[in-house]
Amino acid sequence: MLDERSGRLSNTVKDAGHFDAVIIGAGFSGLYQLLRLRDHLGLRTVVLEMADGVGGTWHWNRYPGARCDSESHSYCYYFDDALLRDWEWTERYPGHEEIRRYLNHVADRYRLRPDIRLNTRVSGARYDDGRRHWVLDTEGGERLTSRFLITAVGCLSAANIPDVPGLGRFAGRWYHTGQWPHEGVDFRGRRVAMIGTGSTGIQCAPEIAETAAHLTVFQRTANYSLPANNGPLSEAFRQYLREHSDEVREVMRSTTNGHPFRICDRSAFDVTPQEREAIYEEAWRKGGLQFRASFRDLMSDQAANDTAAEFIKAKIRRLVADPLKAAILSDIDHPFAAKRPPIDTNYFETFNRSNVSLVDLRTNPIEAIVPQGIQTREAMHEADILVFATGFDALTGPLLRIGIEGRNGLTLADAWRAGPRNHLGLQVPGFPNLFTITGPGSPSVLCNMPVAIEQHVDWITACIDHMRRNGLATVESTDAAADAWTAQVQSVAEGTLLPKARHSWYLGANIPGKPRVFMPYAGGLARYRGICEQVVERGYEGFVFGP
Ligand code: N01
Repeated sequence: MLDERSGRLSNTVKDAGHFDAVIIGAGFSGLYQLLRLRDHLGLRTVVLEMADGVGGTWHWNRYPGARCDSESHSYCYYFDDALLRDWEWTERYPGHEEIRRYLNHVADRYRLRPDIRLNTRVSGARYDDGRRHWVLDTEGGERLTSRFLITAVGCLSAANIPDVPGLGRFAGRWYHTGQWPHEGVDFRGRRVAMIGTGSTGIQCAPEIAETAAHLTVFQRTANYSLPANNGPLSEAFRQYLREHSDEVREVMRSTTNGHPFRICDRSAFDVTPQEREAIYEEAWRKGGLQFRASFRDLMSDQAANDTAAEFIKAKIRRLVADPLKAAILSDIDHPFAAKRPPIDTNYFETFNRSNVSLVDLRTNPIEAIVPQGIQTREAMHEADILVFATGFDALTGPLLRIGIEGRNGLTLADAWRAGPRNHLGLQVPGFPNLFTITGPGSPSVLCNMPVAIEQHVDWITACIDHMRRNGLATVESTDAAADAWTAQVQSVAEGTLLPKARHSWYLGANIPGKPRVFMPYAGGLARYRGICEQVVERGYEGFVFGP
């Protein structure tokens, strides 16, 4: 654009103001970051959000059955006791509508809306080294400048639509679960083909099967799933929460995964096989991710993990009546929870319905999408509707698609060509005053997200406050700190069973051409929090400030 040279805006670019901080995204992260910077530090702050409402991930994920796998009383902010007291969740796991209602309530309660610009997609962000500020362009032709740029874009917001030949010729309609139409999809009387059996597909399939004429599930990798055992929250439990919110907060802040329960401090081999079976049986009956917390060594010791894996595989074989389907569903090739374990409501039981079939893509891969459905090597599967429950270009995808350019024209895509490299998952060398909330290199997706988000937002806010008090204009990670942290992220992951799922999105393996690097920090939220605090105590070790 002409203005690059003249330093002035061209006629087509509208000056949309200068800010202390621009935040991209109005989900859990963006809303809380706005509140902290605007109301606690008094900074001129704006949130840019591409959607027409607040909610982030939950604005888009409206597919049938979309529900969080963190328990509702833990999937919320804990920074304000009054907010905690006033909001009451209805079910053990919150559905997508209820989470959106909650986030809209937060936006209203703290008068955040005047500082959120909806329908505003950032098309590029460039650091101007001379002026020491970020220059952001929007798709609508606006330009904003800001001293700080904070990405609050979520980890799972860039949809992965596989490049299957022939999709453009499909005669019916197709949808990705992460871009679900707000008006819903009517499956009545339709033949539906659903690709993908991650958390999303596992939530979606039972709901689609209820109304569709026929559902065909295309499974590439068999997956573990635990019963959610969802249901309404009792008044007694609500009362317990009212009286124990400090305790719940403390447990979430001090545990590995930020959930409101502790991992049992016993090995799977401290008990007899009969006792172990009874422990798993009880955890299965209770439902939810707490199953993974039954023993301390499930994520570090293959033999311990095998005991849980075998228990779940045996359950699948018992739940699914057709032995062929049961064999395909239980033929799982990776350790339990090495991919994020879904929790479900009647997923395996759905395969006992006469209107549900299963295709094993390992032995019978998709050859093409044709006008009337999906052609696999062995058969033609006719369909009126295709559902892609095929996940996301996780963690790096949402950041790279913004088009971020740091100092000396270095793009984030170039800086991360070999995989994400940053310090504490917070800052990238060459990108001054850019902070990423729950980006790669932080515990993020291995945790209950709101707990990880509050920790990141509080750290970023304290860092900016430190700069303000000390008259510092810029902050940036050093190369040495980013190298050391990136190496630590890898070595911590290697100490667990997580990288053994070679096809996991934690490793970027679901996106062709993406570097295979374990992206989240696997050391746990409590340890990570301690490291972040120590860095501050040591005078922001690994960060350099400019006047
Ligand atoms: O995505 P996924 P998701 N051909 O990547 C398959 C969170 N989440 O949307 O395993 C055929 O896990 C792919 O196969 P494979 C949660 O963190 C949370 O289900 O790569 N199949 C896999 O089966 C979760 O982990 C909630 O071999 C293809 C599936 O599609 C994350 O989102 C609810 C394919 C994708 O599974 C992502 O879950 C839902 C291809 N070309 C989701 N490409 C909560 O409750 C991919 N697949 C908070």
